[in-house]
Amino acid sequence: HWEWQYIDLMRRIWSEGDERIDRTGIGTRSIFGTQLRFDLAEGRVPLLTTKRVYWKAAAREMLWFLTGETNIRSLLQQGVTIWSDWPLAKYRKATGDEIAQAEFERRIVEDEAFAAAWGDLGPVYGKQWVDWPTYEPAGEGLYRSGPGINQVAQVVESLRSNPGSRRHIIEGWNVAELDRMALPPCHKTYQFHIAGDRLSCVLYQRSCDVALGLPFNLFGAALLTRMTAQQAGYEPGELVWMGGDTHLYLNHGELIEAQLAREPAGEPRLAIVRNPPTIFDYRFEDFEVTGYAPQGALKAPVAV
Ligand code: UFP
Repeated sequence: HWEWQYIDLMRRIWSEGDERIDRTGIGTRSIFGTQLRFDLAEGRVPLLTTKRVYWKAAAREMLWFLTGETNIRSLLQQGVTIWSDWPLAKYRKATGDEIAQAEFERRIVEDEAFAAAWGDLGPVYGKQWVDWPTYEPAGEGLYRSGPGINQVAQVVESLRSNPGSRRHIIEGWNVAELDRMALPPCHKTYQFHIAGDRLSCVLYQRSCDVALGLPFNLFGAALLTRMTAQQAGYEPGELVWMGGDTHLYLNHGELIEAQLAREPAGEPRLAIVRNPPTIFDYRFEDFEVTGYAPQGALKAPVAV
């Protein structure tokens, strides 16, 4: 079963990883430089069966990236709370107000001005993907903003017109803007590749929380690969995931021990039931997951 790759990675990090204090102060065990490979043919999708993964939130997040939005308001309006921790921490720190998460989220949804002030994550994934900033000379050593670059649209176009290219890349790591982002991109580089009638993707993730982040990131990457393949006119090939600092948080021990005791079972499938005119026209209802009967959810706190 493909999922043993995930379980084996988790076991290896937990038993052999370098133990260290990380940015969050919680501490991790970490292995540097890792790889997982998944076949995406015939609807196969790396959606973990050894615990419930909320793939719907991952799908809504991926669609949100493609809109170019960077404010959590539209995610919260859809009930997706995965990005709330960072703005919430910033708000608490700035105001000294120990507001509860649910109350903070309610205010973001109900109060547009509050959302504008506190709900924006800075120029994270969506902004860089579809509106990478450019600058053009405006005389006398001055520069003004040029038209933003839509990398996603360009990649779909280059896959169609120049399938053999080695430059089909979507890059989130905009060095000049990292300090304005709530979180510098983790899944920072996507590269696509065509062989025969199949389109594959390599995702490079610089930093990976294997217990909480990776299950989401794998589903998201698979979905992006499926949409890209459909738009470029190819069958889905492989998803190759590569990790930089691949870690487990020391306070995730209970989840990890429970998951390591489970065995993968079942073969969920992902169908895209409509072929929209562009990659920006997918709707959540276009995605169908069948055969997903995971073992129970495993909860652990997110390191912020
Ligand atoms: N993280 C992920 N996947 C994501 C995401 C965050 O694994 O999609 F947004 C984790 C990795 C790391 C933390 O544990 O969040 C980011 O911290 P740092 O920027 O210090 O690497």
